[in-house]
Amino acid sequence: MSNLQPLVVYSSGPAPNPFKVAFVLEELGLPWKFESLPMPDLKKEPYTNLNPNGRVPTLVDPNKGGMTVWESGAIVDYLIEEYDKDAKLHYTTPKEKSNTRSWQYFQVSGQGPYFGQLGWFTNHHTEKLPSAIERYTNEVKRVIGVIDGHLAKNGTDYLVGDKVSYADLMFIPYFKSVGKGPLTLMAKDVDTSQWVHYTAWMNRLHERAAVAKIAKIYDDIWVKILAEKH
Ligand SMILES: N[C@@H](CCC(=O)N[C@@H](CS)C(=O)NCC(=O)O)C(=O)O
Repeated sequence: MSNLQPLVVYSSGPAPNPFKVAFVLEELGLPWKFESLPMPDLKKEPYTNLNPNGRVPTLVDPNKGGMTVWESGAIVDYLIEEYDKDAKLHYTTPKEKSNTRSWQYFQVSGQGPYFGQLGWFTNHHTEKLPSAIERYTNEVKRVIGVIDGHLAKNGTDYLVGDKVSYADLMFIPYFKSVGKGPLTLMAKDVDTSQWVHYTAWMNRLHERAAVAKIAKIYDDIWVKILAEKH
């Protein structure tokens, strides 16, 4: 794949959603780069010509005539269809293929929005609304519990069987942003180590060279932001 031009992932600083795409690109061994834009630029042209929703990520693939894809789930589907010809990150058998998709949809509809709202009410909302923070903290705990319970029940290393898939990778950025770690900005009093299967799964994912590389980029951005805040 060395004759490919870098695929471009539009991002914005430490925003978690573009990192889902970065994990998949890196695991697939594709050349890629971030194009990081300031948040205010996302809601106006020229960016909204690429993504009418004015959010990140958006993928532009110069190898396919500048093919543009937005919404992280659709971007991951595109990458898997176009570039995962050896089925490194997906299954080809109907049951496993469909199960992977279920986890992917749970990530985009069940993890992302709740974590996003917790981040908003914890760090950005002008009023402190304890009931909103409690509501989304409980949802965050519930989502972690769903993953933990599933891994415990199935006894597998990953969400679908013992092979890593794009669905596992998509959960990483938001999960990195909660709990007791030094870089987390929400649900700081939640001790995620109580979910042992979840914790082992996150550790297992971070042992992968590609995951560790992208996780370090994510962490380094947060270290810089937190240093500037203090
Ligand atoms: N459903 C979208 C969510 C994208 C999203 O919410 N991105 C955030 C950053 S993680 C964003 O662009 N926020 C900017 C804003 O809300 O204006 C996806 O999965 O791509």
